Amino acid sequence: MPDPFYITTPIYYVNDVPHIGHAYTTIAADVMARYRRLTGNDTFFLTGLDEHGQKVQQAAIKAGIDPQTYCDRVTPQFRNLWEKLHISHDGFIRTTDARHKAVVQRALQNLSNKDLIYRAEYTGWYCTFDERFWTEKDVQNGLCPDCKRPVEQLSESNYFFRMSRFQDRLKEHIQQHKDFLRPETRRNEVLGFLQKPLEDLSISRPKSRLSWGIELPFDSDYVTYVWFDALVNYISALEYLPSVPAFERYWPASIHLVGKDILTTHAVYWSTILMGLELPLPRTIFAHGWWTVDGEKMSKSRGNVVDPYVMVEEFGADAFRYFLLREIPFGQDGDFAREPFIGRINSDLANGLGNLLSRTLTLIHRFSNGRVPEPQDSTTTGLETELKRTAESLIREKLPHHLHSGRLEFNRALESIWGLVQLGNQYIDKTAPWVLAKQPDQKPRLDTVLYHSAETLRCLCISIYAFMPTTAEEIKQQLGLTLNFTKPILEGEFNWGGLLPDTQVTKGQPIFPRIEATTKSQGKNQPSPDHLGSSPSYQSQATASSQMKPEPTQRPGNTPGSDDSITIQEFEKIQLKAGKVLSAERVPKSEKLVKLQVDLGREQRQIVAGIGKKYKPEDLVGQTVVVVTNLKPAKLMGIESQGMVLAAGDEEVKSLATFLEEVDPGTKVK
Ligand code: ME8
Repeated sequence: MPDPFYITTPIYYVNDVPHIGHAYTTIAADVMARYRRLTGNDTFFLTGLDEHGQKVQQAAIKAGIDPQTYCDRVTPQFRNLWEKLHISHDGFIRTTDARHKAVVQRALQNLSNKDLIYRAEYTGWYCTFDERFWTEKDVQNGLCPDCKRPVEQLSESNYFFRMSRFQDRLKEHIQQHKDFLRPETRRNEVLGFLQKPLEDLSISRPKSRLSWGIELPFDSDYVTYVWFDALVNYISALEYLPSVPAFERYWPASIHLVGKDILTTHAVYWSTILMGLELPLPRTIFAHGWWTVDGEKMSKSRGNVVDPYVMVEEFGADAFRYFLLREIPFGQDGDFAREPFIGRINSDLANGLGNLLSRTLTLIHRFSNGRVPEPQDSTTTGLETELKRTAESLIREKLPHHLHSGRLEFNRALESIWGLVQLGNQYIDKTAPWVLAKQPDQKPRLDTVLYHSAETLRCLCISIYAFMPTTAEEIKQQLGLTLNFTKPILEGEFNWGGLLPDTQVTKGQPIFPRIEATTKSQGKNQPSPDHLGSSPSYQSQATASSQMKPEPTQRPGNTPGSDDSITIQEFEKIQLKAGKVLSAERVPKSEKLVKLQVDLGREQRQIVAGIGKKYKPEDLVGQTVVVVTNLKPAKLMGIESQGMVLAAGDEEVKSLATFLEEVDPGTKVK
């Protein structure tokens, strides 16, 4: 029996309505929960709302109602959205639940009994928005280092948790548990943060200043600091939300999924609180990246907040789920824009998956009376072997690899699934069943082709289920499959050949109708390099890296003296130098592009290179590479590139060109 799997999202503040950021984390958690249930894990998926604290109190005052009424009013906005997005949470916690409050008070009492809580006078800079104190050295120009809002000086008596005591243990834990903080960059960030002495954590707020919170069990003049209250939800929920208390069963959590904004509160506050409570730490805290909208930070004042309700209404839940997870590697920041979204719907969903389903079912209706024919083994070819191999490796190797808790490579998983979609469509193109149907002696071959096309769809149906549950159900219905997604998939169903011959298929409506492009957006983007055969109207900007280079011309037999030869003088026009990579970071929204700062001896240049699929930024730093230094500067995805690095490979980068010996930056290459 696989291990229990407990996954959580942050509990969202109710001072605002849900937006794309909240939807993103929750969809990602849902994909993992569905995937783990399908593969047999006893799964508990928790989400909920953070209802205490200053922000909520202020929002209630603004609305002219008491905080509890305010919370009760906002809660359905989240609950209904999760329903519309087909979020399959097992528990929904609200921090105003009486039973949650009791667990918070017990935790505080427990720490106090161990002398891990003390009272002290504290003077510091306070940020109302972030609800936290900052020290003199943190504050820059009177602004909060986190949210950049003005801070105010406060002198207050408060209760403190002895967080500093756990600094060394925490460092050690992070160092010893590779998957504890993910991705790697975030792990390094926290380790960097822990280089400085860790201060104790103020865990109370005087009621005179803030009354909307959980009263401290040992001092009724105070309420609990909202972050202490909120973090405890991950354990309190297990006590009362499952039908029977399930702390022993599910703790420690398998994954706390959070945005990068709240990494420290989870990695440092929560971990040390758990140490104080003598409880095991979660196995993984995964901090994903940040969505901007049309290149800008989302905010009410800018009026650019993406409303997930509108997206679902306009494009459907599954398309929205697909886009958010396909477009951007999960740990990285991304930009949301309508055009790339529509582009993906048309290319990947309508032309890719939708087309494969529709043509397969049409062919089965036309040439096999609407029933899946029996494959004739004697007629199978290399194409069929490739389909089988690709489908089995997708389900058995690629999905488990990419969806491993320490990786969460949703985009890669979807890329692999769409590799099979593409292969399925190519298979039909190449085997041309409509031609086979005209030759009676090709009937056995035709049957084999129809069976393999339908079986490809069955494997796709299983693979997409976690990402696009409604689409998977629809494909299941149309193909007449017996799969039951409410239970773990049976071992045998993972194998090629699970589709029973003679199954009746039913062609339905197109699962993803094409979306017409608006004139304004048309032609803004180039065709996507990884589109799926038919020409999409739009291209995702995140895969626009192909625009950097013209189509490579293949000249295998280029001989000296042929028309294409150049003279040595011509060659010398190209200035090549050794450059040392000083820093590297991914270009947001792009899978391929990496922005490098390169030392060229007398100067430093910024170069945008299409090598991000092959190399991680951290692998590039310190490498000495070959740079074309007299190339006209060009802008790639809006970022200036002042040169080009050389690499071997055609469409795919195989290897960067480097040097056998150490050479100084700026050395001429000839
Ligand atoms: O921080 N891009 O709640 P919150 C990506 N109550 N994700 C985003 C996002 C964006 N632009 N905006 C929000 C809180 N998120 C606390 C949490 S947990 C014990 C307490 C997502 O309503 C992301 O997951 O401000 C981020 O961490 C979370 O919403 C913050 O939600």
